[in-house]
Amino acid sequence: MLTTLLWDVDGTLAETERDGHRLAFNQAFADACLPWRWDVAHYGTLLSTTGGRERLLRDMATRADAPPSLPEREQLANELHRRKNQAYAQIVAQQCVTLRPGVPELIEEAQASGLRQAIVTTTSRINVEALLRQQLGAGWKRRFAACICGEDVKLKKPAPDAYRYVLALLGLAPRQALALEDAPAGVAAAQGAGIPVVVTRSAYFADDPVDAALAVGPGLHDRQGWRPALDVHAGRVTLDDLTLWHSRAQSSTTLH
Ligand code: XBP
Repeated sequence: MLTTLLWDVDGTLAETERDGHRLAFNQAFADACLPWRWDVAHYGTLLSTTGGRERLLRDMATRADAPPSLPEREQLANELHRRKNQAYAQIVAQQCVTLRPGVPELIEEAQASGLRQAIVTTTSRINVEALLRQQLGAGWKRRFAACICGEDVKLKKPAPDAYRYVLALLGLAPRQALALEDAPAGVAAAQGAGIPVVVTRSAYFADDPVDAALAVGPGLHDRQGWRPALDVHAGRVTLDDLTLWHSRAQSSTTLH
């Protein structure tokens, strides 16, 4: 039986990457007087590395003008990541990044029906807090039974650590939960912990294979375009839809 919804953040709760984190990284480069800029396409390739600091190190490894030694690069990555997170908080405060349509409604519906909800991301806590305080108000934490972030785990997604941690923390069996994700790394992380997953496609992962998911669709705001198809073609995806998909997980049915 479904008792708990587990929300990924970047790409799932909100489209944070292209016009949030990416712009914030570019702001950090500019503030540090570095000529580096990440365009939309290049950032898309870097997104296969989870973790902003890890992403910086990956990019530096390909740049002739990056510091030559690993300790120097790590120091620079730490500094740029700190600046990036400050810039991200400013972008979020200006309401340039908002919850995806259908997300606030499902959070409300789940809360009203007594379902538990938790955040499971490997993004830095400071970024999650900035976004959710802005979008859900000062009392946002009360809506979630747990908020697992990058600092809580040794290995970021696609490792299952964040999902295993939330299961242990909330005393949940994997099949009591349902993860909402947008990216292959997140799907792999949830699956690695034995948790069924529903995928809402995001801008950067619009076509990536996510065959292990229970259902895949364009977003919670729209009942059209889902695999498996939803019966009524008007309105948003509801808790009843998620519950139905989740019940199929008991028999291990996926999109295959
Ligand atoms: C999202 C990420 C993060 C964000 C940037 O992962 O990979 O790195 O892009 O946030 P998840 P940080 O799917 O776990 O939400 O700079 O704080 O890492």
